Amino acid sequence: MSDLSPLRLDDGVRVLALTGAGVSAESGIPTFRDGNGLWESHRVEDVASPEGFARDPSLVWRFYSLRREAAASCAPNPGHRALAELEARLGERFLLATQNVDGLHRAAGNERLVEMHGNLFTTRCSGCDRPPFRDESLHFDAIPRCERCGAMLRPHIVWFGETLDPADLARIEDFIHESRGHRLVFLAAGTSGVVYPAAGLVEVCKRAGAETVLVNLEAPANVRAFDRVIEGRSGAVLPALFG
Ligand code: BV8
Ligand code: ZN
Repeated sequence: MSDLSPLRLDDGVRVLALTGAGVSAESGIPTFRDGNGLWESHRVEDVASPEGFARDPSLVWRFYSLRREAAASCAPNPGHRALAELEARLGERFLLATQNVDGLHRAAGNERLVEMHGNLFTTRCSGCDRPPFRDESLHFDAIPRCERCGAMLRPHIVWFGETLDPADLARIEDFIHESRGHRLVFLAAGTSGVVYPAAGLVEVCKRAGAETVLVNLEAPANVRAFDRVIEGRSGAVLPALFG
């Protein structure tokens, strides 16, 4: 078992946390690249890319409706709650960047949150600039259409080959920049370190002088970038880490 000594959270330390699907696994949300991962039953290109949506929007809406339906009955686990308590403790010295789209961090109480890849329960129009809106509806049959312009509605998700929202990236970069002259801890949890630009954040933080900590079930692709690697379940490790 890895060394579980708590993070030193005194002396004005700032924490940038990055989470991936592994943090939601203990809430019953399937991950992407584990044994029975989401990508086992679907080709990424078919269900999580603009080309896939253009080719077969019904398949994409079925894929996201299934995930919307499943996530709606899932609850935050102790790992989510530990991150919400850490935000309550550190306030403006904390920021959570998540790759997860399941909404569980907000449900656990995190507000200083950047949903880098969008949100399962938000829909937007593919044809006009009406603002993205909260949407829990399921679309297994017909493709929803925009009342304003008639174009297809789409999940407000960042697909492969799509750029992340520049405002989201700027918020993360600003937090790192504002940490100069302070002790910064970059904490990644439950992510395979495969998808960029999220997987590149550890290097950005290292260059900014951060201490880098990883909590993961197994060694991810970018494990060498971390100063400290704690192998274990985030639902057990995170509460102990913020002791
Ligand atoms: C972009 C959609 C500009 C939402 C997702 C370099 C720079 C920039 C881009 C690229 C680049 N190289 C390649 C690219 C292109 C691409 C990319 O990164 N491809 C990869 C596959 C090589 N990136 C993009 O397209 C991004 N766009 O950068 O735009 C651009 C455009 C074109 C060309 C160049 C630049 C967009 C990326 C966002 C894509 N959308 N999802 C959805 O449907 O969910 S990414 C998808 O993977 C999910 O969002 C997911 O969150 C994310 C990452 O996966 P993980 O969260 O890490 O989950 P995974 O299952 O992989 O791993 C889980 C881990 O948890 C495992 O390690 C496991 O061991 C661990 N675990 C399991 N249980 C537990 C646990 N750990 C702890 N406790 C447990 N209980
Ligand atoms: Zn429209």
